[in-house]
Amino acid sequence: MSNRSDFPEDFLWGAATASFQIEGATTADGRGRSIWDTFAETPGKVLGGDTGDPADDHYHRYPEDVALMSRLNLGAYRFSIAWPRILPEGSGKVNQAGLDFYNRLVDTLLEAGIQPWATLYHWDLPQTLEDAGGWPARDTAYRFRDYVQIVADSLGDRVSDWMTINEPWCSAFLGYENGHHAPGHRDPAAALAASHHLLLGHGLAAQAIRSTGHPSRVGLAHNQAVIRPHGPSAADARSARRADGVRNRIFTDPLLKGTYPADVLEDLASVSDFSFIHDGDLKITSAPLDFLGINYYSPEFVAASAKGLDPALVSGEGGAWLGAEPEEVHVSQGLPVTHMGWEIDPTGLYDVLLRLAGESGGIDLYVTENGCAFEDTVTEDGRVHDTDRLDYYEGHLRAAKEAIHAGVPLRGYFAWSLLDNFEWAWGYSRRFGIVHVDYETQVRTVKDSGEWYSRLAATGRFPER
Ligand code: GBH
Repeated sequence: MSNRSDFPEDFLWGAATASFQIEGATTADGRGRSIWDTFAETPGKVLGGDTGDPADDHYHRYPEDVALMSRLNLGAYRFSIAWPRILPEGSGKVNQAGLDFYNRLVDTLLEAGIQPWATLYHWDLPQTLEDAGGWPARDTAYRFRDYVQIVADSLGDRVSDWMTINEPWCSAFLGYENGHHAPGHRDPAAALAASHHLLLGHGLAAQAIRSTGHPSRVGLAHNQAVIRPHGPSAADARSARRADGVRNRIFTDPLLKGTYPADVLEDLASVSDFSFIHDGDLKITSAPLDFLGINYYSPEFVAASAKGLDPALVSGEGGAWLGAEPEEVHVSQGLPVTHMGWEIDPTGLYDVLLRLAGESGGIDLYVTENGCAFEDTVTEDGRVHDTDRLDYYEGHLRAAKEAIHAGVPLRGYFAWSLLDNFEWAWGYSRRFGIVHVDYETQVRTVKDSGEWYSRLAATGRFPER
């Protein structure tokens, strides 16, 4: 038995990053500004006033980073392309130096035998397009298509797998509804329009990629929320249904079924009339995917009301999500948490894989992000003994293994993240890497979790601990 692999032989082992979080060099070689440059420079938006510089200086250090990926036995690397490096004004004049950077990166990956998995939008919208209305404006979806066409024409002969959009929920709702992310607006109707236009942009981008005729595959990275009712009451179940609608089905129905969920349109009728949905849009958003990427971190529990609950477990205010009743709340279960405060529960990964395997009709699934932040330090022996992160990975990968055994067509897994990086509104204060980065010296140190992951990637078997 000890020779048997825990994972299929062709299971893809990867790690993921995103452009703004690792590249730095925000003014190099003609890069334009993105909404995250503006947001980070706005006092009070990002912890500690951190900005996209220097991040991991990956723009200059990518050869070293690809060598690190080889040393970690990665079969694939998921990265994102910065739209403002390609089109500094969002549309119009192409910046060849930006395209050259990603061409060099892709070639370096291929020389190392690592599959390039490219995300086309991981939140760095060109500022000029935000000034013209951003994602709430329909035109942005068409500008996205044009940008994707340029990138696919340049890289499409070598990029095996494309993800159009990373986590449309985050872009639409953190960006335009609660303002926690760039561009920092608080306008629920605009968030709903943004969410539709992100999906439309996804569909138009898929058309653009396929028009190149290259055999690459098209998917997206969706952060399906795992929403559970806190208690057994019908009221809590109803809350979970409502939260699931605005977090999940408002995305997966247009993508997988070509419809909008009727109950969500009803729940949100006072927020928007949804007139931004034009005839023919849902045919574009629901073009068949080649694969579905799933990002999972933590489950969320909801209750119809905080009444009678331990106040220490109730997080935040009533009306906890768009369309929630004024008393509806998130409730924690008192489970161990990461440095983000997110509860650790690998059964959530199992559940989301089973559910989406059922809903996506048998296409290949990938975990395109999973991971955790903990307070790491480099100890005197020059190592990072991140047992807590290692436990998180092992727990979640054991859940993934169970899902495969239950019949889920899960073909690969990407750890979030390869490197410690700019964790959005938390700046550099939260470390998600399997590789530690010293932001003063840019020295990379593989953490114990990274060493463990590299052995798993090499053998397909859980290493002895
Ligand atoms: C991903 O976002 C991003 O793709 C990636 O860039 C980022 O670095 C990484 O995860 C880590 O954050 O907010 O308490 O209600 C994930 C964002 C995390 C948003 C979980 C929703 C729900 C818990 N999601 N979150 S809470």
